[in-house]
Amino acid sequence: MKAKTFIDQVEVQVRSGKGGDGSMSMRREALVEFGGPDGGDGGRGGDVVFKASEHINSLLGLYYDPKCYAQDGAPGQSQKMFGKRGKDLVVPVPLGTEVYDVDTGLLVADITEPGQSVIVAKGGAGGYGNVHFKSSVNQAPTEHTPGGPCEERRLRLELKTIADAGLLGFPNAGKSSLLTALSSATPKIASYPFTTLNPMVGTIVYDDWAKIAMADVPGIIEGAAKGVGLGLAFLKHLERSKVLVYVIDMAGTDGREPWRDYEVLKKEIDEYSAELAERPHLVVANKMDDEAAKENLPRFSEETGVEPIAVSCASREGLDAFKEELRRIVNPKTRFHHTHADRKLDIKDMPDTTGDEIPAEAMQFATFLKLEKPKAKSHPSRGNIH
Ligand SMILES: Nc1nc2c(ncn2[C@@H]2O[C@H](COP(=O)(O)OP(=O)(O)OP(=O)(O)O)[C@@H](O)[C@H]2O)c(=O)[nH]1
Ligand SMILES: [Mg+2]
Repeated sequence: MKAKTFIDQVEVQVRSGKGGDGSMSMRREALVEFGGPDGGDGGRGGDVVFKASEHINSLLGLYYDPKCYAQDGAPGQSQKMFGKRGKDLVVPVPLGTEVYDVDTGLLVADITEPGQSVIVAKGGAGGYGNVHFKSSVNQAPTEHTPGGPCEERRLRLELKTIADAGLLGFPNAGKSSLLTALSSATPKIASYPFTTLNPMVGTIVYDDWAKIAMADVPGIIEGAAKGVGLGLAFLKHLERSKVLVYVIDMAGTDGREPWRDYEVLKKEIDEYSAELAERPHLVVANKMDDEAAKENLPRFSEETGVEPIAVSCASREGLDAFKEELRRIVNPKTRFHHTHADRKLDIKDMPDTTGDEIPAEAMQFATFLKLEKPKAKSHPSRGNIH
């Protein structure tokens, strides 16, 4: 079986660290009478954190290792010693990753900014040692609280490629050829459909070093919005593009009709998402070196009412005009924000229960552990325990 190289959807199990239990201990030292309680607090459990990384562009790592478990906090100890905090587990994920809770279906996080990090499972708080429960009426408390529970959830990660411009077209229209002609990306080019199976981003660099990222997405076919030919899996990679570039095979290879191709593509986008349909777009007529393309161009404009940018990836004709038009429409000053109109965030903020003061809610929910009274014989210095 061929090893996988690209994964854009994966389910993972995340579990934060449990908080360490608070300690129950009495100070026992020679010549120190009534030493009192000295049990320290447990350490906080580690968080599971998803961190955006610009160095990876696939969820492949999580596909092979889908268990993300952070470390538990260590229990508190005598002499008021705190337990060690559990280590956070920081998982690098590619930019453009959406994180959903499998059980609720809610969007938990949307990772779009370089360096952005999101806690997807918060570590349990450390328990309180018996040193906190000393009072004027209880000089030797045996109460202490257990560490907070870990948080465990199943998450679905979906990667949606982020680029300024997304290439949209039927298989064989020449999308990969266009990306190759304008950037240093090297997608596979061939005369059979679905040559490109994974999205690929290339960067177009202008003479003044301005840059535009352009994504080559696998070909779309009729019915894609309803899932035909893995259409949905491909269309989602266009959601994050500021500008859509329709690439039309104007030569009408294999008896295709370019005007019909354009109408079908538009219909698929309309059906997939109204938001995407309103995105700024350019229409490119490719393969203009071909005689048939020259004949088809006027009819295309007549049928669709659109004046496409005529290019040929083979002869490089029209590519500069396309580059300039693309630059005009991808305005670097306007930042595009993908909206999640029907989805809401679901990150819970747990109260931070570290520190000396025991918050009321922690006291309310804490399960107090009562330990057996130690035998007087073996612990002579604990004479103050009743
Ligand atoms: N004559 C001519 N052929 C072209 C031009 N651009 C691309 N082609 C050819 O069209 C075929 C398909 O090109 P690709 O770039 O692989 O097309 P694609 O849209 O990426 O196709 P998929 O990845 O299958 O969706 C290849 O045989 C290319 O050589 C062009 O400007 N002129
Ligand atoms: Mg291709």
